[in-house]
Amino acid sequence: MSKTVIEITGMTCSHCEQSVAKELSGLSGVVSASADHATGTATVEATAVSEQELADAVEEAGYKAVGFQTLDA
Ligand SMILES: [Cu+2]
Repeated sequence: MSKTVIEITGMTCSHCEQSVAKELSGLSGVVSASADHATGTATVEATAVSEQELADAVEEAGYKAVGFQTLDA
């Protein structure tokens, strides 16, 4: 299991957080996902997911992933 913090631009309220978290949660391999517009980040716990898949999901929600930090858990 790994934890990834995604830097995201464009989130301005809790609705944005929900949209991003919902798209990320829908990816196979993702166990949990949450987003925080105040810090402009989303945190994903996953068994196996690529940065490209995460970036695509963020874009699908209408925002842009600009950075990734992976923390092994
Ligand atoms: Cu919003």
